[in-house]
Amino acid sequence: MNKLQLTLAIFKPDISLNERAVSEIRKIILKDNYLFVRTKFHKMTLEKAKEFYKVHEKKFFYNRLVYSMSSGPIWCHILARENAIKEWRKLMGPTKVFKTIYDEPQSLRGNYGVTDTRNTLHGSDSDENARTEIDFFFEDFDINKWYANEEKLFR
Ligand code: RTP
Ligand code: MG
Repeated sequence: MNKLQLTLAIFKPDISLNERAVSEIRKIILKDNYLFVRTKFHKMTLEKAKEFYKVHEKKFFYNRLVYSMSSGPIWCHILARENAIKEWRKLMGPTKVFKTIYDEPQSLRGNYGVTDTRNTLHGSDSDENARTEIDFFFEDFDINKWYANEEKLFR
């Protein structure tokens, strides 16, 4: 078996209370060979959303984004898979929902996305950011320990 990688996948408030969408997307994730390592239902405060998206502080959509992300509960998942970071971003599809119409209508954002901000899903964009983001939501999860055990258990 090839080496597994961890990523953080968030279902945004746009879909997190939509049980049918949540279960449909989870089925697609499982079918695509991901393991659910941790799952957490969570409500971000506005402050926490501002901190999570601090890199976008200067962008015109920052306020829109942080208010939207703290407007309702989210599902946070630590997913494991070979090339999880790249593959999960591919499965989500383009950030801008209008782009999905032409380029990837079958992607998850193509199917469930509403606007460029309410694009339903988040995925870490690098190994370093995946580690930071997993720590951000799962304080008691030891990433290094998980990778060390993975060497022993799954290979
Ligand atoms: P993410 O970080 O959520 O995985 O998305 P991404 O890398 O594909 O997109 P990024 O450029 O990092 O943007 C972060 C989130 O900001 C919201 N956004 N709104 N024009 C807009 O209103 C706009 N543009 C971006 C989206 O929710 C995006 O996921
Ligand atoms: Mg991003």
